[in-house]
Amino acid sequence: MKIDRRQWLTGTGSGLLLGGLLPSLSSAVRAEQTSAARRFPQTPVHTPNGWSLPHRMIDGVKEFHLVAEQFEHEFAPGSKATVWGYNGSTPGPTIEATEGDRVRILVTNHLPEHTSVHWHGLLLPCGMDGVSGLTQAPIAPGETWAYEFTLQQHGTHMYHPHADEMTQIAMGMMGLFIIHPREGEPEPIQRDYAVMLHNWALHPGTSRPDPSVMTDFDLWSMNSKVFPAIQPLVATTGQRVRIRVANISMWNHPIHLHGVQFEVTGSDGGRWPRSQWRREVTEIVGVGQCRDIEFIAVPGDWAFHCHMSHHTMNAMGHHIANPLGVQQRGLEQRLQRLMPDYMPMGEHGMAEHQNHTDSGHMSGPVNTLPMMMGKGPFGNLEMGGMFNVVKVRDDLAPDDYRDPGWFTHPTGSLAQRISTSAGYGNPARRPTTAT
Ligand SMILES: [Cu+2]
Repeated sequence: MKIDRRQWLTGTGSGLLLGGLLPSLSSAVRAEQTSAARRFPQTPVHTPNGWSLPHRMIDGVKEFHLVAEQFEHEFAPGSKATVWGYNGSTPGPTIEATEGDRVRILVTNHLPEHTSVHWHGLLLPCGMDGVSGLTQAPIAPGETWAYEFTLQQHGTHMYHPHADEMTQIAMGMMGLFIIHPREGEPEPIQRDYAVMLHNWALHPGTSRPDPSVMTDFDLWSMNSKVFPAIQPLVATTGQRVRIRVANISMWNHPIHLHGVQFEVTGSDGGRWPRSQWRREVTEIVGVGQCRDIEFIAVPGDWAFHCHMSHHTMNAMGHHIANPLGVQQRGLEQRLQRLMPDYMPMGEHGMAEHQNHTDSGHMSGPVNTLPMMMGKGPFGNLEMGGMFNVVKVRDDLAPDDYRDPGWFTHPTGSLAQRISTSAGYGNPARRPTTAT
């Protein structure tokens, strides 16, 4: 008995094979197919602080050209490093194509050592998988190699070296590879953002990431920028926004968005069937994973960040003694005789750090960023690293990606101070019980 794909998917031709084993799956797939009639065109992906790689059409093949090379990169004003990446940028340019496309990707190696490119998550012939030593000889400095395959899937994917990976990824070699569904989108997406998460061991005072570090990183980045140097994600009220998040770093990142319950709608596995979408406010994007989240934009300035608190900080010492509650004032002069830059800090929390650095009391080593940065309309944001703002406005043109400035809150919708007395009110406290 010959069964075509549609019959197999709907279960109509496979009743004999599947019987009643998958009733819920087949009804979900049937519902999916019913709605498949309504499809919407793809939206070009916008990579904040990044760009998409142009291609040339040659005999029906989309040809892209990546150049692996070293260059100088700025994480935020005040912090630069010599990094490795592609075509002058880290992450490398986003490669965008459509399911069914035949692609050829040329890779020229300008690095001082060999490399390769692995197309992370792509279904392709084994010999195109880019694993140096396993599926190909490495691409030696000065050489150009060609990868060519047909895209058999859609979804959010990555590319990265699979040769001296520990060094090359730590130095910034990574990129997004986004494949749009051939049949269009089941929902119209008006803004399609792509963000790549990474970590950098750029020790204060140095100018090259340290590839040997495994846990204690100095900078946590979105598209290789740290807050407040990351471009905000901008949308018009009511637009459907997708943010594709890819994690090439050495940590899992619980990515949290304020103001909405988003739906997780896809991953490296492509757009998930609607029955698998789930509503969340935080989604863990594991090491080597991609996740797509979607939401309808609501007006405001909404924080979008990793929920690991240390990942929203810039360079900091991880092995310091805990100063919380330690009265240091009397020690200040004596300690300054030993350490001229010593400043009593941290007794009441770390927030004073931003004031100290902003006022110039604490300059820090060269080429480093304060742990906490960023100013908002109400003062210090005390954030850095993997933190950004989703800015939604009523009056933005649908294709305007410029930073609209800070949100103007409607009258009566702002939290406000009602007393400056510490003894205000009569709050309930947990009763003291005898032990
Ligand atoms: Cu994180």
